[in-house]
Amino acid sequence: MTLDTQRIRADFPILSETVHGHPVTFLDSAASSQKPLAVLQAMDDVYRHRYANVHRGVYLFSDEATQCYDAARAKIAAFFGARETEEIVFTRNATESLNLLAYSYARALLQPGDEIVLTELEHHANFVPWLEAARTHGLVLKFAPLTKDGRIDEVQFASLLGPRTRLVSFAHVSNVLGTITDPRPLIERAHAVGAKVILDGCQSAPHMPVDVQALGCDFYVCSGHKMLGPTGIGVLYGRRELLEAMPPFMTGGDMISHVGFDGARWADIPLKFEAGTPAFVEAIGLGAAIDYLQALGMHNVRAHERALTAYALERLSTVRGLRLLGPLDPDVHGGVASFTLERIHPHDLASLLDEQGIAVRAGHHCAQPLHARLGITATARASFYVYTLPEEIDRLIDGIEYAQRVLKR
Ligand code: 7TS
Repeated sequence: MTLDTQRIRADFPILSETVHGHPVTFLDSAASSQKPLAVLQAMDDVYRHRYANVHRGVYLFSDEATQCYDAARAKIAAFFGARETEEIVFTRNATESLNLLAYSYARALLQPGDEIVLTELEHHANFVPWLEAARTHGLVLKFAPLTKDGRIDEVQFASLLGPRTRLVSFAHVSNVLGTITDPRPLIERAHAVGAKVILDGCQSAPHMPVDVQALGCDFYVCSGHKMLGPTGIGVLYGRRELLEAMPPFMTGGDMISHVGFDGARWADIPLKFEAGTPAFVEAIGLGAAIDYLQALGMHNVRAHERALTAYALERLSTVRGLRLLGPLDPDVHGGVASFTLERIHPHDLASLLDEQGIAVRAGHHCAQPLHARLGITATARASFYVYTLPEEIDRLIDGIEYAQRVLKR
């Protein structure tokens, strides 16, 4: 293991809690991660010592809060390799970032008949906003199919691109299959037909190095709460010229440069997209999360999760009646392991695991179209992060075998 997991765990107060009398075994970080003390303290510090609304007045608290907020944005821009800090827009979460794009880019800048290419493995957040934009604006959606082992089929993907393709949007890492897609060849093909590319980075930003310029995507979205940060803060990265061409998504205070009785002019990016008092304390918390991740090193984070995933896939594959989903090669499989069990519903399994203090997610994981393609309605999913121990995977295996004994009696 490349991370000192025991030392890391000491930074996460919640990991010393017990659940139903057992030490907590938290295997649901793909849904939301736990928070280190550094993040809790960064937010506490603002509320205790320098809290006032940002971009207001010349008094000290507001000035300090604004400086911390701006510093958090700069940190996030550097973390993702953006060319400019202004290319980072704060939203509530990835869902809001994608809705912003579906309203402000797709509805405002695309014409009826224009095409958007998605894939079959998308989370509902990268599905429903496009379904709605297509329905209300006459856009055409196409879905790239998957290979048998759950990768985006590059040949089929390329065959869907054409002169009317304006946007392509797909998950960098699947939240169900774990599939890590190398986005570069897909982005190159999309750019070759003049389309812009959105990368849903919800499951990549927390887990591996990401450089938006090296990847070449036009937009990148993620959620702070999955990467050790607080809830209520998300990120939209967009190339400057694209963000500048887009109209605002929401209007009101903070996003204007001038308002008169006959109209308003918008502020420059990124504020044009940040109407109202922003979640600046949460943004500062996310900045602290990024400091924490950078101190660990994103290459080390990925190496740690690769090793855990390899171990989990190997151990799970020995369980009788268990079917693993997604690629079996840990080099292209992020830190999630989804599976079905013969004759046991994932919800029953998850309840029995909970009795032993083990938290996994069961259901469709907001990817119903993917489950429909796979011919199943639900899966169980264990997911890992910087604080996950191999022993927790052992506990999961014991828990599954216990559930099999109880439910088959
Ligand atoms: N895209 C992907 C790939 C995701 O995994 C998620 C959340 C989202 C978008 C939406 O993120 P949000 O923060 O806006 O809700 N995924 C999950 C999950 O797998 N279990 O719970 C949430």
